[in-house]
Amino acid sequence: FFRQFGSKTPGHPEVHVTDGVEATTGPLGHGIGNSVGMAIGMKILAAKFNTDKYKLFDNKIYTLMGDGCMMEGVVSEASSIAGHLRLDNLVIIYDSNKISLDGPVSENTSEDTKARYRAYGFDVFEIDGHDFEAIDATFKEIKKKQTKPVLIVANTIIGKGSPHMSGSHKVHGAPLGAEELKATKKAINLPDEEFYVSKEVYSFFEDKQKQQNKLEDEWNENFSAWAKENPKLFEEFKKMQSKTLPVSLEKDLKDFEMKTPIASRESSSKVLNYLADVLPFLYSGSADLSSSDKTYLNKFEQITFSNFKGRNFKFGVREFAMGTISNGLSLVDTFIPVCGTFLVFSDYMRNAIRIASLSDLRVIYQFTHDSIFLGEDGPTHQAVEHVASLRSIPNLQVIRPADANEVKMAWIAALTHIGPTALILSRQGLPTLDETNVSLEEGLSKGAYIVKKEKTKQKD
Ligand SMILES: Cc1ncc(C[n+]2csc(CCOP(=O)(O)OP(=O)(O)O)c2C)c(N)n1
Repeated sequence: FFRQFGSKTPGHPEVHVTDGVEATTGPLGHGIGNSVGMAIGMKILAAKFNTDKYKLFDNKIYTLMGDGCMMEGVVSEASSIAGHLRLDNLVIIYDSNKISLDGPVSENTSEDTKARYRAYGFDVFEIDGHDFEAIDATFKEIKKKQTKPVLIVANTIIGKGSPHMSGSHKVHGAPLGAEELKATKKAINLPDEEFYVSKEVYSFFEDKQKQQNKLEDEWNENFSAWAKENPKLFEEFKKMQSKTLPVSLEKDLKDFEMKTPIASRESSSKVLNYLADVLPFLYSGSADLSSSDKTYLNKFEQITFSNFKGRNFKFGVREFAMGTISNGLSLVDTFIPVCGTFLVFSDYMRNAIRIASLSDLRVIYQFTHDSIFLGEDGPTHQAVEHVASLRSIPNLQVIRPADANEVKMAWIAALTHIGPTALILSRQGLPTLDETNVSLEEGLSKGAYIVKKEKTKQKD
């Protein structure tokens, strides 16, 4: 059933589809961004909810990558941020078998990866990835003390044990075939039985299951005791988990005063800042454009390596990492991340948007400087084809509000959509229309509605 549709081992496992899968895989490199987002998410939860007595959130994020991932640009972007934020709960295991799809990695890569990661601010370990004792010793050491993100370079041989295929790129995604499988089992002293699993392996995992169940029970008991002793924190945690909106939100937003004309990036920023006060699960970030895309939450601090109590991310000029990290943060399930850049640069993060859409991840993109009215930057910055191309992504909610009234309703639509939303916003001032001052149901949720009807009769 290897790589078969509907099996437990599909070509690329997807979250919410296959049990036990925590993030959709497939596009190389994306997972490193996911894991950085998850690690940041856990640091935030720890800063917010751990007390001297209860360390509820102290887990590590372990992620596995291959040579293919290591070559991707997004991995450099995300790793650079991980090092900068000194994520001491992130462990990347690099399966370095020096083979990718087309052949040996030496045909296209000669960098010093370990030096690169040390330069990012990682602690780097190197082991024989087939040596169980070395693996165990390294994990024990990291568990004892970790002050930075960790990269474990695990040197491996692809298809190890297969007499004719080991060390070859041919073994990457194809089954060995009946004959080679037989020869491999013989070479590694396994009986020639289909799906053979030794008794030792069964009993090892039975014990593991018992241990894990016990740990889970202990954590749940701890959580209940924490909740009882810290009712305010518990309330906040529940709000973040449920992501429910105040019942009066539509009315509250309608009553929210706004000048006219007003650019929709500006009205959206005002709504976002208002929402941040009432919705603790909203976190916001920008790829070095927060003063232009207006995503900054003014009443909250910036997240830094020494302050995970902030609610603003400065991603630097790293749009793709911003998208993948936001996906990872959304996967933690207590956050709706908002991230912003110019609409034209949505291209840089397109694959993250696509994966968020495919995985039902709740991420809100504040894409500003819509179309040709963006100002002085010229054709390279004029988003002409971008709205059409975003609209072609299934499950991505794309909203281009006409004015401040629609911006308000667009935010409610974004906060209730199970999937990502792209808000397309202007730099230029837009007049607020009387006709758009209608409920979400009567207006924006229809996708399109009549704002002004023609006065003259149409000719036949
Ligand atoms: C972004 C992206 N580009 C290309 C591919 C197609 N692809 C799948 S695996 C692979 C190379 C895998 O090499 P490696 O990570 O070393 O895997 P291994 O050899 O260990 O199986 C490529 C190019 C992909 N999945 N994602």
